[in-house]
Amino acid sequence: MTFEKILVTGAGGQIGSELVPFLSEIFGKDRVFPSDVRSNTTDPRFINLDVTDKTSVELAIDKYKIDSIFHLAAILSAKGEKNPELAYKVNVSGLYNILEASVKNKVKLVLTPSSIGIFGPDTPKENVPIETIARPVTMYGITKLMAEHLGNYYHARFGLNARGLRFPGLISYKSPPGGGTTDYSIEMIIEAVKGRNYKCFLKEDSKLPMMYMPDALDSLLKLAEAEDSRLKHRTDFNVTSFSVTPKELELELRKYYRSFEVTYQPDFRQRIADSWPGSLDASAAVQEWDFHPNYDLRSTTEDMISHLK
Ligand code: NAD
Ligand code: AKB
Repeated sequence: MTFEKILVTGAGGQIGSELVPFLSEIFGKDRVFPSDVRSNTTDPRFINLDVTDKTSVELAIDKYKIDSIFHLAAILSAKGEKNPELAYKVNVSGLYNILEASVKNKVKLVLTPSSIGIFGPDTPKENVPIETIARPVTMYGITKLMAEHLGNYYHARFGLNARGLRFPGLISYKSPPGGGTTDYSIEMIIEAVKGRNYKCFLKEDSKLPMMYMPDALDSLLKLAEAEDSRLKHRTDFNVTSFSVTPKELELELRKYYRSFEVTYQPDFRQRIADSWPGSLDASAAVQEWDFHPNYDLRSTTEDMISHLK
């Protein structure tokens, strides 16, 4: 598949701020259009775009002759529990506007990341397959599950090439995370590198699946470029690299910072973490588009530390 004009929504966020340079390097700067509701950039390509504004979404896709979209604009789990109405508006109405405008303008690809947030307390905890019990208990999870179904609906009904993958917690150092439950992992590494101790908002044994940003970027590109004929799934691929508890991350960091200490004081985010699985089965992504993560806990920590230093 060739992508001529690529729109990235939510481009100022944790993923977008790395996906834009990554795609620009591969496809050329003039083919990638970063957009966000926040404008904190001097990038001349930047489009100020609120995805909840249907008319603006349609105008932007039409004006810039967009043929593919990485739709990253969203409100994450912890922020979404503080403002469920905003999470609903951005995650559901925002996606609806993107899908509608994409059908109208014959956009060739709409790729929307989903999340382990779509699972709930009734989901099995380990090696969770794609199809399983998914009864999320957060507004974030409910909206992300709906987003997967909306993508499938637009594919079945209008032939739109909607795709998506369920990311675990993403670890990265270039931009701060946007208000999620897995953010503790990034915060803990940053504090260790700064020579400070860390107060963790999750319990020490809260195991969650994680992935390092280079693997996340690579998986977005691989799914975007995957042969349609190989896809049995569309919007709900599980992807994961490794699973870790806060205590295991603390111990990994102590290999580099011997006096580093973490205290555990769970807050409202513990309930969210408790409702998510500890590990995922990513075999469909491996079979259907050659998903292949390169980083484990050790190499992620090592690389994060070397860059943060
Ligand atoms: P983020 O919170 O860092 O960034 C989201 C961006 O969306 C922000 O720059 C924000 O300004 C923008 N935004 C918010 N409302 C908007 C609106 N109305 N119009 C346009 N832009 C708006 O999030 P992220 O971590 O980059 O996540 C991107 C996608 O990946 C989301 O769909 C998220 O659910 C998914 N995801 C992320 C993770 C992770 O760990 N980062 C894990 C699983 C899934
Ligand atoms: C969050 O914690 O909300 C995100 C996610 C796993 O979707 N990082």
